[in-house]
Amino acid sequence: MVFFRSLSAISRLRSRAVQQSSLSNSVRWLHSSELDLKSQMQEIIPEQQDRLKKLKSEHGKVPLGNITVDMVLGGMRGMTGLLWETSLLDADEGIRFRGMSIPECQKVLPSAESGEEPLPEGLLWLLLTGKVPNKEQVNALSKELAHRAAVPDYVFKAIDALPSTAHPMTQFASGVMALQVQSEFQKAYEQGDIHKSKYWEPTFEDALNLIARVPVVASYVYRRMYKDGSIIPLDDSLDYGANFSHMLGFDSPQMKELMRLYITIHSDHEGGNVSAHAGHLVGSALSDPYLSFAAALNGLAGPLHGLANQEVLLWIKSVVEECGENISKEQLKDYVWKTLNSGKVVPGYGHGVLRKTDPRYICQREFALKHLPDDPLFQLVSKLYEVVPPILTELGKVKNPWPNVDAHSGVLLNYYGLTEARYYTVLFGVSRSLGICSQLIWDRALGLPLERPKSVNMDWLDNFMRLNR
Ligand code: NMX
Ligand code: MLT
Repeated sequence: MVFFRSLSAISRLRSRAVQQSSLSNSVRWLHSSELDLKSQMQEIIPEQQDRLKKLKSEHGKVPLGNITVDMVLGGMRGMTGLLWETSLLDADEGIRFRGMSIPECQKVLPSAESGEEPLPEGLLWLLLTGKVPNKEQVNALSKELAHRAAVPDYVFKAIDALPSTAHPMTQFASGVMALQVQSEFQKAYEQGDIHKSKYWEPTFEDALNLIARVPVVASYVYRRMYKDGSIIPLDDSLDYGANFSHMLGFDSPQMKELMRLYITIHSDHEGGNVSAHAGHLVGSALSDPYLSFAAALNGLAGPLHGLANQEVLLWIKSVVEECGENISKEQLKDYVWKTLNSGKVVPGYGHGVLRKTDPRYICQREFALKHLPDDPLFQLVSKLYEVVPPILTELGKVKNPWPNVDAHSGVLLNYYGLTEARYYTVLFGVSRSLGICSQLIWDRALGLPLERPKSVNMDWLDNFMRLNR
């Protein structure tokens, strides 16, 4: 029964995908230029190109700091080496999207009629243009994304070729690779009639198509793995976050609000984090946004980066399994030490750059205090906030003992019924498409070059020390 239902749902979705895909490249929305994101970018790009030219010609030789051996051996920590326009991180304050902190975004970005959290479409507009959009602009972008969301059948088939036990990130990244077949950039480049000053235009098309399509691919993976393959088609009357929640199978207004907040806060974290940096690096070879974003996803799938959200919930559940939900602080301390003494990290704590509690953790905590204050797992997360930092400080080597974004997200999702922790990094990936793809458009608009830093070996370092000391 379930099998028949799911097959017919898939074929409905697929025939709809075919219908939509024949439209998607020919129809432009009939908006005035103020409602059209691409027209807005067309206006801004020349100013920013001039700004970059001026920076290069007037200040190109100004040093920004010294490179030490520690930096070369220590994962380039503290080395300024990338241009990333969409967001900037301060070690103590956290992320700012185009200059705006998360609380500021929550205040000024448009929300859904019935909600309070920012609509991710508004954040996307902000990342791309540096301007806060009005409600009409956000609505227009919402419709445009829904219109671009058609996913060809072969993408689902590519995912279906994998065992359903494959990690969700493997299935998701494979789906993104299959989406690449429709790359406008690759087509234009192969045809050979596009001047480099115009590269940003097919990149824009690819980026928006990709952002629109990843929730469809991601929810397909979820329903395939956990809901017997019964696919829920996109509802083009819903906004981006609500639609994703809907396609996953969660229609409560609170889960939709959580999804809007989740996508907004995970979207971008300046350029040096593993996924953003991987996407930017691959894009610098003029690989199109699909190729670049797939590379980013493969970085995000690592446990020290995006997979930490999965690790946190699994770890919290192992605490509950061993000690129960009403675990005392003393027992919790013992459990943390046990984890550390077995040579593991405490997932969700620490950061490569941040040196205070992640504001993304704080806003999720505020969401929990408002909507699920009595949830036992939220209370456990709160206890961990008191217990873990002093222990990591006592360890003596951890530079940031405070929680990061991943320490909180799982318990919120779990509360609303999305309990499959192995899937969590896919949600992070969908969200990160907004930041990485926005910057890829700017990479092409600004004509940024191939990324190719110099590497050295230990012989080179030894020789350097001999000659220079
Ligand atoms: N638990 C145990 N040890 C830690 C932790 C932690 N949460 N954080 C850092 N350390 C250790 C780290 O492994 C290193 O040990 P060693 O010298 O023996 O190799 C030492 O402390 C110094 O590391 P830091 O310089 O503080 O951190 P680094 O910049 O190298 O790494 C992380 C940053 C995020 C990889 C690290 O803090 C970590 O592994 N955290 C747990 C995993 C996690 O939550 N990752 C998610 C990050 C956010 N995201 O979504 O991407
Ligand atoms: C991120 O959101 O990318 C993480 O916090 C990791 C980072 O910024 O390095």
